Amino acid sequence: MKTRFRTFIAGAVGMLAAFGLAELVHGLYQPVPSVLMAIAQRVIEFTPGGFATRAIEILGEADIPILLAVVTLGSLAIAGYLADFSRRSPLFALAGVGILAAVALAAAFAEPSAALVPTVLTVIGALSVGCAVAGLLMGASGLRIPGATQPAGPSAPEGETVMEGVRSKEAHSKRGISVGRRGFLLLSGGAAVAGLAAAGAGRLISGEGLRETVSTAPSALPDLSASAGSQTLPPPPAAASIDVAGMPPLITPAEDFYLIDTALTAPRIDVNNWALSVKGTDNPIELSYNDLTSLPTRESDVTLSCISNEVGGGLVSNGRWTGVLLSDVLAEAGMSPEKITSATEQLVGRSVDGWTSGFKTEIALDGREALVAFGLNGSELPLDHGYPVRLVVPGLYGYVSATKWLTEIELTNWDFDAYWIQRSWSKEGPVLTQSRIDTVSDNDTLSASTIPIGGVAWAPHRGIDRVEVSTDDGETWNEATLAAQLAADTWRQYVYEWDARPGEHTLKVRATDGEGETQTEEEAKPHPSGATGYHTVEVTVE
Ligand SMILES: Nc1nc2c(c(=O)[nH]1)N[C@H]1C(S)=C(S)[C@@H](COP(=O)(O)O)O[C@H]1N2
Ligand SMILES: [Mo]
Repeated sequence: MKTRFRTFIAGAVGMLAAFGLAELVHGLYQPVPSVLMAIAQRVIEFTPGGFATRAIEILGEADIPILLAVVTLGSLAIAGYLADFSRRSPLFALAGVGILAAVALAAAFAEPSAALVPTVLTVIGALSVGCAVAGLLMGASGLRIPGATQPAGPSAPEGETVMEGVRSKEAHSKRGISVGRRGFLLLSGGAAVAGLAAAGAGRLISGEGLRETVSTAPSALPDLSASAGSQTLPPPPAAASIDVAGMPPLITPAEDFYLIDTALTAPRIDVNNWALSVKGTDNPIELSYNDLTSLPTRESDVTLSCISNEVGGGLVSNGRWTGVLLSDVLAEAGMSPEKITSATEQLVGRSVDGWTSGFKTEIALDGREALVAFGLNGSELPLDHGYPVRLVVPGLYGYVSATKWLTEIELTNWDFDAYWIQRSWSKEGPVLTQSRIDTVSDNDTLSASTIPIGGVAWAPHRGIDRVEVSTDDGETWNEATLAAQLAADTWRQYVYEWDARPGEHTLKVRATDGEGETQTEEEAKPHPSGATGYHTVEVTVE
């Protein structure tokens, strides 16, 4: 094995050990952030918008695992080169390790929850252990390590096997701890496994795993139906649902609610230390969780959707939200529609993790049920969906409005660009009218019979007036049967009973909103203003 390669491996394994240790500490003690996650999070934040958007489009759901893999492998490679460098220039290598420490610390302290001293100790401790592991591995393979005495005698010739086993006591005593190729492999493999095990244990203990598995069962909300001025909703009427196989439930269960955000791990907020500040108004206020929930609460059915949703995609869900009217919170802070000026034209929602959204203040005050929400489907908000408090604004895509882990509402001028606006998405983000076929899928083979073609259509706050289904690639359109509209802010189910004859068929759906506007047929990608076009499904009937 080439010396250079061994050195590289020694450095990489050292880094793996360092990461492992740091993850383990994070698992045992949350105020020390996961350094790996913190670095990956900074990469997300510093990636230029156009590129981030392209990456998300190309990589899709794999974006987070791929990002973590790139950060990990990149760090291992850097450590490998540093180890190699250390044989020629120990001081410069040491400076390199210093830079790594600085980068790790800078990334870690950008996490809102990082505790100063424990985090510094962890980063320095982990890197020291990493250097020690790398040094030991280099020493064990007879390489010169900075600051250590050169093992006596020539190192074993490359490719020699007999003298090289770990069990060769003689080799040990005569050459310090030189162990040869197999020994080197065993040692570095062992250290790597130990590092990975520590990292795995850390992830397991912290209960985080990868992002997808983050969740704790949310608790039920206190019964608010009795409190003064509070409004609850009756169960959805049966007429609002169409009972056919494949139809999504009218109200999306919290665990199936689509999930989109830039946070690698959901912030964990203690409601007792949480407050919502409202700034930029005549009477800036700060509300505790108790203050907030003491305002008149209400339930509201609102369909939330993501601008990144492709035509036919699943980044749309319908929730029954519990919260306080955003207009009530603004009124507490001395804001009313007449007081909107250019200085208070935009309402910015800021998350504890620094993420921002922004939309026209008039939308918050035009009578729609924009909520400062703390409940979803009768329970507290799940961690992933913004616990304890988020914004929900009917008619706007999530990226301009639906700030999760909300901690600040600021009224400001229109010049401020929120997170995704800085990254080249359009400024206003009204939800475009869309419809989706759910009961059959692309490439399905069906048997000739009456087949229900159904699904959901949404134009939140405008409502859905008509849905049409074409079974001949858009040549002719058939009026679908609509379920009752639960609310103008929610999606609406539809079905068309199709008398299917044998052959290949291209099915399409289109919706018309409550203002009489039919969704456009023109196809557009999600970026920058939302996907357009008709959802199209090809089926074979036998
Ligand atoms: N703090 C924070 N809030 C956020 C986001 C985010 O990245 N960070 N993403 C927004 C986007 S783009 C969407 S579509 C919705 C998604 O909400 P959900 O994950 O609860 O479905 O949250 C919005 N709120
Ligand atoms: Mo989104």
